[in-house]
Amino acid sequence: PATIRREDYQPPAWLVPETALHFTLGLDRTQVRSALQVRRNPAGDGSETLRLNGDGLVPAGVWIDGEETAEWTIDGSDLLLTLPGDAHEIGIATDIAPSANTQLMGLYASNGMLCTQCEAEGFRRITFFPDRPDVLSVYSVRMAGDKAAFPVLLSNGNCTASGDNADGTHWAEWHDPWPKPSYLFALVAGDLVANHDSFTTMSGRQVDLNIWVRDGDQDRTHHAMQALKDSMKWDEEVFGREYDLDLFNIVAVADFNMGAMENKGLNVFNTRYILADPDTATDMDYDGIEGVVAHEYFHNWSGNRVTCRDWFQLSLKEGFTVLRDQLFSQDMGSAAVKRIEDVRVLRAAQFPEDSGPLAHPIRPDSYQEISNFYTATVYNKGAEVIRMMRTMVGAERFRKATDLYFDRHDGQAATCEDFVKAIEDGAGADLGQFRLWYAQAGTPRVEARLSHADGVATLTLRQTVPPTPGQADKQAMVIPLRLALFDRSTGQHRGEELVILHEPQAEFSFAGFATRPVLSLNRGFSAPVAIDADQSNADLVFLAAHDDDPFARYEAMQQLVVQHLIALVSGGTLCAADRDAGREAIGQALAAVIDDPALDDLMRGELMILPGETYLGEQLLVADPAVIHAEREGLKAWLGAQLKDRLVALHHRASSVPYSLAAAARGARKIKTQALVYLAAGVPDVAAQLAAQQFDDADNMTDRQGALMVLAGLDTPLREVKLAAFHQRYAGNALVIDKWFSLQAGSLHPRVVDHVRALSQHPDFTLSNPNRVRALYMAFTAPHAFHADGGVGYRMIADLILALDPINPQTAARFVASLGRWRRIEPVRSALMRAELERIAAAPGLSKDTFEQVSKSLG
Ligand code: B3K
Ligand code: ZN
Repeated sequence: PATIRREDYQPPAWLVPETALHFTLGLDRTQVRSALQVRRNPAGDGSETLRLNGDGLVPAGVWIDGEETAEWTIDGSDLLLTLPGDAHEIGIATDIAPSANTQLMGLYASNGMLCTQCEAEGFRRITFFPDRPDVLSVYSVRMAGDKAAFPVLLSNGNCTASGDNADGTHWAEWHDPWPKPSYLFALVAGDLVANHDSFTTMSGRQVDLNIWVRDGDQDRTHHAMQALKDSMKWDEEVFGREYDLDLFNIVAVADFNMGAMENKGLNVFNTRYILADPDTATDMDYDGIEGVVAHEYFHNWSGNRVTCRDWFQLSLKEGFTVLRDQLFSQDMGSAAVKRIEDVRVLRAAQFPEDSGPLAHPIRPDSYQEISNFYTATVYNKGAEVIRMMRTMVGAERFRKATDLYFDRHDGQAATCEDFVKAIEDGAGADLGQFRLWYAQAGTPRVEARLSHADGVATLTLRQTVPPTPGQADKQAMVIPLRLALFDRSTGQHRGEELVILHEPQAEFSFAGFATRPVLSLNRGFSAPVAIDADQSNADLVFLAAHDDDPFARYEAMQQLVVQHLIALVSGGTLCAADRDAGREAIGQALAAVIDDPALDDLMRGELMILPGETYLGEQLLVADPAVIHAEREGLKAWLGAQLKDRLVALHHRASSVPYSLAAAARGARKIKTQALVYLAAGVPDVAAQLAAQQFDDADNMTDRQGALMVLAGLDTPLREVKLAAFHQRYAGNALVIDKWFSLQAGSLHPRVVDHVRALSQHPDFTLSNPNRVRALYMAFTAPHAFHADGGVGYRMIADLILALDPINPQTAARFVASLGRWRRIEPVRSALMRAELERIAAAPGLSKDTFEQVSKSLG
């Protein structure tokens, strides 16, 4: 496959100011007739050739200025026309087969409805078009179809006319006044019902809001609707952004490749991010819905009104929109807990990506298949990079700068450089060297050493940026670090400072410390870097108990455990006494967390979470996943046994809090299951009884799922009983059955590999639904089972990739990264992982998506 390069960007030769589309809808066959007003681009290369991208399309007819023509050629899958003048009308007819579209890109069928997914390059599977984000067009859509099969007909913008035909069909016309790139086009036709509501914007316009779902699901849309209204209000207040149409539609679809899609005025969502009620959705599901609804809504400005010039600029809209949704969620709930969760996601998903064969800058330089670049790096690291700018200039100046950005680039297809320039101009900052964050991949490492002499504390910072594929040598980055120095005796610090490291190495001095202070660095995770501060257990215990920055407190707790476990797994120099001393320190810190009356339970729950196995593995050049798993479980078991009474009491206290969505009740549910997790490791019989009780008593999914998660990992007869009860209770509810698959595939049970093999043959399992595939196999790529002895886990994932690739390459390619970690794994497993990658690479007819990921992983 061809490699597309950022540096090769050329403006389009032709523009398409207006597009009219006419659909005759059918599940098996849909006819598409387009009329494109094309204009020669004065900024283009003057070429007479109009290139219209296609993917799997055959033109059934082509017209130039109303005359049918045979003067067209096909180049690869694109349609080429030679046009003499500067302005023409092009007509094209195509026939497509939605029900045969298993890739779920373009127009496809899901449970008898028709819907679209066009980002990034799906529109070219519907009709021939310059399918690139810098060609903005005003769309008019007319669709007609069987009224019984498709009573609801939706597209972008406003419905301008509709009517019935005598033959049982009906039709609707939609017009979107805002010029948009083809990736934001959407069409939905199906038997849907809506939860209707409305929102009055800051200038007093009333916007009709609809969330469309299948009949029976209406009652599960209220949380999503509230999130939508909260987002609309928040974006007005915090970013000054008002909605710009009189109608906002959301449609929930059961078969969807990702979370949701921000099509102008017609967002399409995975049902997973819309449907919720206490009986079927966990607290985490509720938060996920709030975050994704906000994210897609916020794209209306960061993505739609200002879009991307080309796909290399993806982080322009995604990084910024992730930051916006993170700030929103911080404001809606606990800011501290949200920040910790976002960092945990970054470390679990993005850090490994940045240190592996698929590492790329947040603004990539090349790709083969753009779908492979919807990554944690572009999204989550992209958000961190913009968050750093905000930290450096302050929230107020940042707001001025984003106002300037929206103002300056409204209606344009912009670049990341445009964004940074607007922040510079609007906030009055110099971001020259900072731009390296867009160009260099890899997680910078900062070594911090604090010395103390003559009343002065001196902090020496050294940064290194590791080599990544195609980038051997790196320049020093701009790294903003929030820090505080604590007086050990008073437990206080004298105010937080922001130091900015520009050089490979720098020293910062702080006078007036009679005794050596305790360093709290990278507070709030002000920079997305790995810190090596070489702190003593005593310092970490102090910070875990006293730090007033919640993230730093969490971090101290994590670091205490990381240092202990890494010392144990990386060499065995630790004697039994060291192990005991480490455990004691962790045990005391955890006991203090459980006992601290000043902590709210949501935060307590965060502080109780042990660092994950992937994050632990990241600390080592070459990791043995089995040893990491054993040591981490060993620690958990020791803590569970040691703190048994406290944990049982905690579980008991939390169990008495009645269900509500209030923070205190959510916190209680969180620590309840946390307590079970430790008890399951340390005193499994006690845990099994408590979990079964929690399961039976549960009046909500958080408690029920938490209890079942613990039971699924235990060797107890209760396991089968409760799993069967859960399945029976929720038969037919796809989203809950997904949980049933995930709980088993991600469980700590020693026979999980056998369980997953059996589940892949279960009548409820199918490769055609991405949610179901991810439920079973993504959960399974969690370290312990995936790395099972002999490589059976690797083989299962490779078999899955090979089976799924012809059906849904985008989803198949997502599984490659787990095998791609082979260079960082001990030699025996490493060879087995590599062999599976080679087996995939040798398979004939691989998709571009999977080919790119596999070849890069081997390269
Ligand atoms: N922009 C879409 C992602 C599209 C992914 C295409 N492979 C959802 C989002 O980030 O909001
Ligand atoms: Zn997005």
